[in-house]
Amino acid sequence: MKKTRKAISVICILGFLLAVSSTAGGGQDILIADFEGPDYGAWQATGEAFSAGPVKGTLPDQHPVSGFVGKGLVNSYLHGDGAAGTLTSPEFTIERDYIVFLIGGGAHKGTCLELLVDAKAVAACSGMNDELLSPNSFDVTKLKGRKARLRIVDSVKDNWGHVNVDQIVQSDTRPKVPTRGTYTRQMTIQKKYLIVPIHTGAEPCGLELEVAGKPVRRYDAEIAPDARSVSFWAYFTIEPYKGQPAVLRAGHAPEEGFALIRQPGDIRYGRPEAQRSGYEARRWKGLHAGHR
Ligand SMILES: [Ca+2]
Repeated sequence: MKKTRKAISVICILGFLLAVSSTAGGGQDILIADFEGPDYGAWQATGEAFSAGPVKGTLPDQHPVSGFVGKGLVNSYLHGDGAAGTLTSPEFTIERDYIVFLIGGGAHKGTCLELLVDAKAVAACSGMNDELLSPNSFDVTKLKGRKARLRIVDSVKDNWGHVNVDQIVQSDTRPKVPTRGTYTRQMTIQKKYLIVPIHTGAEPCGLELEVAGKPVRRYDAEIAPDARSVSFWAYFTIEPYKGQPAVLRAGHAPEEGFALIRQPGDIRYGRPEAQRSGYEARRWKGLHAGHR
């Protein structure tokens, strides 16, 4: 009898410790919307920019949309950039530290995802003039327990006047957000080629190669934000400058994509990128456009 009681109390203590550790370590993600259904469910649409339900990827006349999860997403390019509207979620309770989502489309204030508390926008996030959806989040640690809604807004009718959103979850883990900036790299030219990861449809940035203090190549390059979003590798020849010091520079470039630029031993043709043992390389269009 005594032994049994002792065993029960040990189990209770263990149970208590497990409960404490699970709370301290953060809870499971809570899905708010994945836009995989035939319609928006309890989300309310206004205006013309949103169809009756989630879009299956790319709309007519739109650059390829990528980076979303599953088959559906919110894509306000319906009727082109000229349409406007809003899509508002049902009310939910904030239960985690972050609201995490994928967002793409225009970099305007008026093409965004908003967090509404007491019907007021307390946070907003826009795309980066890019059809590739990238992770981002709202820090809601101070709003835990409050009721909130999310509103997807498209109020811009000009160029890049649309927004793409998918996979909204509540999470205790903040996602790594791709950052853009001006990056430079010092190097010595050692190989025949320089290869650059390209994502078709990414926002172009100015890429320049300087050899012995002189600019020798300059391109507008759609540099991929990260390794998973590489559509193909572009290459250009640097062999004439072998042995010389060089500086590679890019303005408003994605940090991770810039870090992927490299001098390969050789380039191979016709290999699908998925094989990973090699890479598909395409000759840069307008190879000599940047010559000075
Ligand atoms: Ca989806």
